[in-house]
Amino acid sequence: MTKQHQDSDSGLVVEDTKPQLKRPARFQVVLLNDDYTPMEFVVEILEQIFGMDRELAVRVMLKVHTEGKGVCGVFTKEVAETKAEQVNQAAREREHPLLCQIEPADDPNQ
Ligand code: TYC
Repeated sequence: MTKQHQDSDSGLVVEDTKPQLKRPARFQVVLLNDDYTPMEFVVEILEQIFGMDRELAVRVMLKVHTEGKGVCGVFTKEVAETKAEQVNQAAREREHPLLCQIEPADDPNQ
C-alpha cells in the first residue's frame, strides 16, 4: 500500500514510498500416500516432474510413505495445478492409485 502525506509548504498530497508490487499467491503441491503405488514410480515422478535428484526424491518419497503426505514444491497457482495434473495423469496411465493435490501456501505478502 502506498503511504501519502500532505506537504507542509505546498499543501500538495505526496506519496512517501514507491508502490510495492504484490507477490503472487503460492500453492504447495502435496503428494498423498497409498498402499499400492511402487516406491520406484514415486521416486521417478519426483525426479521427472519436480526436478529432484535421486537422493532428495527418495527422501521425499519416504516422508510421504511414513507420514501420509508431503510437499513436493511450492509454485504459483498455474504451475502447481499443471504439476499436480501431470502426476495424476502419469499415475492413471500406469494404473497406480497415486494422488497429488494442491493447497494454498503461506501468503508471501504477510
Ligand atoms: N506406500 C507405498 C508403498 O509402500 C509407496 C508410496 C510412497 C506410495 C509415496 C505413494 O506418495 C506415495 N509401495
